[in-house]
Amino acid sequence: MRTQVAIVGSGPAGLLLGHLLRQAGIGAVILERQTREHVEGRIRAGVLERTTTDLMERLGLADRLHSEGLTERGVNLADGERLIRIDIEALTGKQVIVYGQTEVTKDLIAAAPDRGLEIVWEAADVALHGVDSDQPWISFRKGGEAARLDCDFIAGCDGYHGPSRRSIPPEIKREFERAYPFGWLGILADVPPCSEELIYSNHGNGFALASKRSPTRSRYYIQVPLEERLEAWPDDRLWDELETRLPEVSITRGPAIEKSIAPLRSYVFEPMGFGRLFLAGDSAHIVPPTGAKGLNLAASDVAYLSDALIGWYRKHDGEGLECYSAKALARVWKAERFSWYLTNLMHRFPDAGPFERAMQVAELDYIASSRAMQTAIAENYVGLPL
Ligand code: RFL
Ligand code: PHB
Repeated sequence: MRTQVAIVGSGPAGLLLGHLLRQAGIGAVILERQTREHVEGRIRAGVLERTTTDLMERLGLADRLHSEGLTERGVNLADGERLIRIDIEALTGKQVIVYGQTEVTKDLIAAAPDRGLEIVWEAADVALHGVDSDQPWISFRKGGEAARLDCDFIAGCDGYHGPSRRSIPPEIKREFERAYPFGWLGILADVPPCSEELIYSNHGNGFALASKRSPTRSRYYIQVPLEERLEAWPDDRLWDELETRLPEVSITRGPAIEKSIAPLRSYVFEPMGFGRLFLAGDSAHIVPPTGAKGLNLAASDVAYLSDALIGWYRKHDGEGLECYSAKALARVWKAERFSWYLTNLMHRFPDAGPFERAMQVAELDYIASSRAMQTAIAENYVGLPL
């Protein structure tokens, strides 16, 4: 099998990249380890920045996003006593859209056959070869049979646990990491959301987030210790805790459709390319979910990468590809900073003393009274320009 760009992974990064390349007439094949059902069933991010919705529009795949997505004009920070509303539309002229990553993924997968984007599901044992040559290739197994995909370039869009990043020689790599001493326990339920706009709350018991997927489907999260077990949180206990941590609103309870715990981590891998291999999305960087940047960073990476690849095929201009890592990382680091900042501001850290807590209170007071601070938060929340 041969293609121009071989993409490892059919998360948002791989799917968006595949579509952007196909739209430009460039051949692309995606190798995905999981089944289609598994990929379409994963519940993850929910908030889309303008850069991400612009890409879906550019692909002509934004109809459902616009009809079913919920436009958010503001976002709230709470501290158990008050609600600080940040008017993101008034401060930036932009909005964000709540539309689940699950739905973005479904839209991109459904459109793939018509656009000539081949996705090989259940591609096992994917291994990258010759990434520092002009003829890289990938070996894998499909239905027990050995297979090979030859290509001009490989895009490593295989998430944090994928093999692509490990093909970059250790002598040139740099890794930056912060693991947080807590995780988020998330619940999805078919009940009306408690608030028109998202609420990030810093409560004495720990962080809580009120989010949603539709007018009838809510998504909530609470901060839990890293070693917490899901079984310790039957639905009733979780709803009780959400009511405690979000006293500003009235919460409707219902059975959980999905419940899971995710650890929080900040991570950056440099460089995001080596030879004919380029990394995009979670394969190169992880942000804690506070601020909803993970999916949006995957989208901005592939906006840069697709432009660079299109430049190479149309004009044989390699400059875009040479600059890709530095260009993508400049935006990645700013999103890392914002996610880290909001995580520190809104969570209760087990080792924090009265001083650290007083700093959080002072910072929230400052935000409540300063248009400049609110603007800085709003402009990061809607996403920095490409
Ligand atoms: P993805 O979505 O992880 O997709 C990577 C794809 O690569 C496949 N893969 C392989 N394929 C072939 N061979 C292999 N050896 C492979 N190894 C892996 C995987 O099966 C998968 O299909 O990465 P991508 O495309 O970079 O997209 C990034 C976003 O998914 C991610 O940043 C966000 O979802 C992060 N994230 C969240 N972000 C938010 O902003 N808000 C959230 O609430 C939120 N919740 C989450 C999350 C990430 C999670 N992960 C990664 C476990 C919840 C979870 C559980
Ligand atoms: C979500 O709705 O899943 C969500 C929203 C905002 C975040 C993280 C997750 O910061």
